[in-house]
Amino acid sequence: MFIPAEPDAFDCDPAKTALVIIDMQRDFLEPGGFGAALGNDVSLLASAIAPAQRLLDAARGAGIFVIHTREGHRPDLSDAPDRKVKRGAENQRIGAEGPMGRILVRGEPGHDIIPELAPHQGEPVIDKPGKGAFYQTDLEAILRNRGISQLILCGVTTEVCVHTTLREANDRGFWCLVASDACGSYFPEFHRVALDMVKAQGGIFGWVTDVASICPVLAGANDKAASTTIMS
Ligand code: C5J
Repeated sequence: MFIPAEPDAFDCDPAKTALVIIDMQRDFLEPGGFGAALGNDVSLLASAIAPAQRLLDAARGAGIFVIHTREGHRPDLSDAPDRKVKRGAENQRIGAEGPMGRILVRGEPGHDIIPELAPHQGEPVIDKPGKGAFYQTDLEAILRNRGISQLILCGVTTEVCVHTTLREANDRGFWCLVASDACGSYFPEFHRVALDMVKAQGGIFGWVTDVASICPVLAGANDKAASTTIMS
């Protein structure tokens, strides 16, 4: 199944593909969380929600393995380096009390995935302390054990956690497709350039396309699977 993409079509095998939705958490997308504490306009990420929902629905419909990630730390912050915590005003730092609970801390309301993209039963949620989803997590083991070699990536933010994860995945030999409009950044320019970087130099980090190009192909996979079942 070929998904139209840049720099060229992405040859997708649904049985070997996972959709990885990066950090679509209240802490990044809603006021009062980590993103806002860093001085960002969180409304800039809202445009990614509806495309990510469409992509998630299409992936689930095609039987594609779905994985969610969340950035955050243990309540005692023992997994958070000082270099990450000790920045900015003390009442705005990781671990400080905010309107959605302690900022970027596991188990707090702000750490949750937004309701629009809530994980279904059986969809792994990877809690990660860093920007990359492979760093200090069992993501790679889960993917390898399931025979996954291709990733469709989306989430926030494009140039930070999506990009870091993509680079980690690319170095590990995964074929990566980024769903551009299902990603978001507090910096529109960084979003654009981050996507350009992925597909430059013949696709040095992977492929880029939009959700409208992915969904009909996944729907076709679903139809094909259904007709095979009926005929057999
Ligand atoms: C950031 C992320 N931007 N999920 N995290 O700190 O991109």
